[in-house]
Amino acid sequence: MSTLERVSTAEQAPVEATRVNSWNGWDPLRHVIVGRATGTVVQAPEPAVRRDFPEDGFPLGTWGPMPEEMTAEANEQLDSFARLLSSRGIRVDRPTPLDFTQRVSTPDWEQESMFGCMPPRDVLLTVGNEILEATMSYRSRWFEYLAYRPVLQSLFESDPDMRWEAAPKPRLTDESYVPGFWDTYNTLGLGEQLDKVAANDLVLTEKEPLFDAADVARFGKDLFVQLSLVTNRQGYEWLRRHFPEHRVHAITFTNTHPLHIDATWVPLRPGLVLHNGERLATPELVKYFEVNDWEVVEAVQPASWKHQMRLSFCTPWLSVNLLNLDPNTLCVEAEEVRLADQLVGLGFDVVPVPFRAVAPFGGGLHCATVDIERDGVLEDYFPRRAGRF
Ligand code: ABU
Repeated sequence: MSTLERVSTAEQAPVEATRVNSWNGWDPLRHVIVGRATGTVVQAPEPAVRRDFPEDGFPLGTWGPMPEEMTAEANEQLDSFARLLSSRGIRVDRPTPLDFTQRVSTPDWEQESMFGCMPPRDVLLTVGNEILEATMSYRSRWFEYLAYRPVLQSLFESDPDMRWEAAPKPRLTDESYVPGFWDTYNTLGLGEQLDKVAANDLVLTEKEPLFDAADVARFGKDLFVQLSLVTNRQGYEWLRRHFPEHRVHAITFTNTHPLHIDATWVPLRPGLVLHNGERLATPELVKYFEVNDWEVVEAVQPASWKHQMRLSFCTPWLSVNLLNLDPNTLCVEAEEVRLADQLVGLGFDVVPVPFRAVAPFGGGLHCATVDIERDGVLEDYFPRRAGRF
């Protein structure tokens, strides 16, 4: 061996073994995926998606790439978040963007555009040593898993215990959607809309299993699946059968536009869940938490988001879309000072992260990430039964 080879070998950082392992949202984080804003598109219309941003250049029926300056600013914040995580010793992987402006098709349909690879949490669900690709329920997001395949392939090659799974790819024919749903739904009063949400009588039919990964909240042995605009009962049922060692619960909240659970019911640490009080949980869900000695804490109101919600289909409740670094440490969007104070009062260390420019790309700090590895094992945090739970 030459001197040069000896030196370079000695200077190499030890290669950490890759291990896919994550059972909940709070155990110490070791390895994570952080999304990218590159190439994100305001989607072309499709049965389940209606984008209407007339003041920002995308009135109903129009579509196209997000403005370049917004993409650049979002990428700066995503890159800086990735560096922050790396500086704390957390390994970070990133997706590989595709040309999301391309027209896509299957034998059943054609769609004028894809979407992006910013909220990886929507697409991938990690449960233990398994990473599951969700069905998704938008045609524009049907092929989004491809942006994560390089990372998944590499994890598969480097972790001999990783389970790489994909839920059945849906057909997404017109029969998967309620015709004219948005025209009717938008004329209903609040009470009627909430009745429909409680019955999960929304845009998706029950033709086939459909779910987004971000509708699943992981609390160890208990998985809570929100029925929503992108997750139907069959999607829940598929998840229930797919995870036979877990208790998998279908739940709803009083949210007229339910889209992912992670700005609604947010696990913080064993025994403590943060609740968005504008989206009430059912009494039976609250009871299940309380009989198991969990505290349900209502989050303070979000700070003002003003122009930062331009072209966004999310709400200011992205404030509670937090990322745990461990059970005592939370990444919180930097302008959410009142929420940070509330969390400090609950005993957390808060890491402020500027992230508002990412919101129009589909989410906050939780949406923008997917756990690959956290310390910890499968635990049962709900030993007592209550009602149907
Ligand atoms: N996945 C993001 C949820 C956004 C919202 O509830 O506003």
